[in-house]
Amino acid sequence: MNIVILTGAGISAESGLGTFRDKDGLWTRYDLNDVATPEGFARDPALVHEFYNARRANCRDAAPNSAHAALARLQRGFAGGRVSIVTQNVDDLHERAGTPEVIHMHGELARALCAACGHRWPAPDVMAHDDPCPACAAPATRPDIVWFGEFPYHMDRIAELLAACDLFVSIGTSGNVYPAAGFAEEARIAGARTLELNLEPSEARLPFDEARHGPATRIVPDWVQ
Ligand code: BV8
Repeated sequence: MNIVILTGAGISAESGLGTFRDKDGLWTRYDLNDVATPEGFARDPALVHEFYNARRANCRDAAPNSAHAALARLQRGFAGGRVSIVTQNVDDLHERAGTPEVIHMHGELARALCAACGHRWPAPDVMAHDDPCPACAAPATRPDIVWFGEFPYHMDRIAELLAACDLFVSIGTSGNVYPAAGFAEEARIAGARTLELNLEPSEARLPFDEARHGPATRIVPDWVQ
């Protein structure tokens, strides 16, 4: 049995990392056009680095929660087939919970990217635009994050996983952002059953075959055990 799990900001909410669209979410405090688009970065790279430096610090001070731990146990111990974890999150809480393989489709706070030569390296705690690239020395450092209008990472691999999926589980995501918001439908077309584990019903266009609502730290371990 092939299980594909998609996680969003909601799985990290109880670890203290902000979500985006909840009442006190990140997009209520920052305009996403200023901090999560290439245009915003071109306009004011210092503001974008300030936004991601703050999130990197939050992430460092946060700890994985029981939902991350349950998915790590599932991926390590599932004897009935393959468990793939695709995350929209840029934090490293899945990895720190012991998850062997995580597919970060929106990039990672823990990595820096050279906008000039494409080189990637482990991000320092505090990044600035004119930090020289370790490979080409260009002062063109940016967070290795997929912004709006940019092509998400690992899309070919994700498409393969969805085409062979028997069970698709969406955890802690509002279903607002594409292409991730379309994965449940892709899985359903491939014949998969779909399950939503979320605090409340998401805005996904089509209903899931099953939905369980509540905090991830309760409903995810209940589902995994
Ligand atoms: C793309 C950066 C082409 C990382 C993010 C015009 C021009 C260009 C593109 C578009 C356009 N119009 C539309 C698009 C597509 C666009 C898009 O979808 N826009 C939306 C706003 C309409 N998408 C893109 O641009 C993508 N690229 O389309 O390229 C393409 C097309 C097809 C195929 C390939 C390529 C790029 C999208 C990535 C953008 N980057 N962020 C960062 O800063 O973190 S998106 C941002 O939203 C985050 O990455 C986040 O992961 C993502 C999704 O948000 P959620 O994770 O769902 O978080 P949210 O707050 O919304 O919801 C939290 C949920 O958790 C809620 O449901 C809540 O109830 C629940 N919850 C809360 N607490 C708990 C809980 N659940 C359980 N327990 C709890 N305790």
